[in-house]
Amino acid sequence: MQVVIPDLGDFTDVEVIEVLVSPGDDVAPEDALITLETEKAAMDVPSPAAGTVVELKVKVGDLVNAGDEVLLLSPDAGAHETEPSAEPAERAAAAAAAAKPRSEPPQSRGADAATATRSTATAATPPVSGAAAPAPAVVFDEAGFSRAHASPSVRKLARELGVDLGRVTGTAPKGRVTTDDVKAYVKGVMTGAIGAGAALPSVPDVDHAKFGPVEIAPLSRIQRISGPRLHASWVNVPHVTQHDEADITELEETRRALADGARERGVKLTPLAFVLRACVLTLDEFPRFGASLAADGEQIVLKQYTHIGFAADTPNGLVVPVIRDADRKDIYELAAALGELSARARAGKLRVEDMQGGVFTVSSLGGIGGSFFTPIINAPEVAILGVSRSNWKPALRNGEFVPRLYLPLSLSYDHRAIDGAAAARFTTRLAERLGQVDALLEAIP
Ligand code: CAO
Repeated sequence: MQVVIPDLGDFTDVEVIEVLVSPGDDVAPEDALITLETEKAAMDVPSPAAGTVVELKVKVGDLVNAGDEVLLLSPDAGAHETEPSAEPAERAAAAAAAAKPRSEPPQSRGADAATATRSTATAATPPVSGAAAPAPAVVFDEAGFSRAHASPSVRKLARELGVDLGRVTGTAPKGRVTTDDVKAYVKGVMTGAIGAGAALPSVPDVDHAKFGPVEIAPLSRIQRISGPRLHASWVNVPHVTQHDEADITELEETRRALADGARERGVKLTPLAFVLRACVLTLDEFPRFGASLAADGEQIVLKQYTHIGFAADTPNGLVVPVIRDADRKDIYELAAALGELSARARAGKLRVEDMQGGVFTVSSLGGIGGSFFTPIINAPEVAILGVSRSNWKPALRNGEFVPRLYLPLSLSYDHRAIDGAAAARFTTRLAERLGQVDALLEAIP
């Protein structure tokens, strides 16, 4: 049996984006054989009957038109084509009606075939010519459906349930989507476990080995845990990043002058300790930056404590130890806490409670380099400060350019909890405080 491209309405030279069967494959009626993509929709061409694929006549990338040969099918003995008794006009109407986008009411089965087919000409896959009418392909505008790695029967199930395969995570080898995956997805949607995030378009699953040798390495345990949390923050929290620069010329002079004495006390006095002290004082003035949004999204939780987290780069990945009661620690105590917690972080010896309870996070790349960056908020916190490497720049003072040392600051904040003007005030004040090193060195009251 020759299977050909069905009527494509106004479309010509439509691209074959996927060939779903191979010679020797057994197919059931309505199993998808190939997927076509127009500029408006992707559509599957279904099998008109049960049988075995004998020979393919198309390949991915071919441009096809109605009537072009798709493949040769050897029908099963006794197999009959779909809906053999239906009248052609009735079948075309049913096909067109069923292929309508879900938001539209279904066409009546008795509707005029020409009208019904015309009204869905860009989407419906009308009956395959040369065969009796198959059930129509349900069309998703998302090309992800057609690109998903799934067998014809799984595609059929997904079509029946109205599941866009592009959104289903495949658990079989090479990310193939199974029947159970489709069912788990439906269950997830019904129970609310799969929410808005699931509606995000998925990134194409590329077979990199097609382009050259590859090596597969596992993500570290920390990366596997922190990845979904970073992703959740990125997709759930409307981030804005406010950049500023603090003049730390005097701060750096003072820090260098104090560094030897600190080292004798076993403490490495880096700029980060001063940044933490400045953050504590600024948070005291702007408590909202240490708050969290309540789960109902209608209240804000203002915390009466100031535990501050800092991002630490470890051989196993990024961790965020938390300095407890950072507001009760002077510069030396903050530097000592930084040294102690980062040493334990690198040794993989942090306890769960060492990474909990933070109200605000500082992520410093100052020891490495670069200027500004966009830190991801450590939700449910509402703000995070990114610190980059200080650099010398000419500054105009009393009509003359003089060299000054500037520290780049990048404050990402949750725009639901913090207004842009408040964020600009916060970073301005923080920069001001970093410019007044004596106040940062004052004893803790
Ligand atoms: N500008 C210029 N120099 C800086 C600086 C800055 N902003 N911050 C630190 N430095 C200098 C330090 O003074 C130190 O110099 P010396 O070795 O000459 O004394 C050197 O850079 C290294 O500092 P450090 O990294 O040992 O110490 P730190 O207190 O600055 O940072 C820690 C500690 C744990 C935060 C850091 O080691 C780290 O892990 N940083 C990476 C954090 C990270 O990955 N953030 C990204 C998260 S988002 O993916």
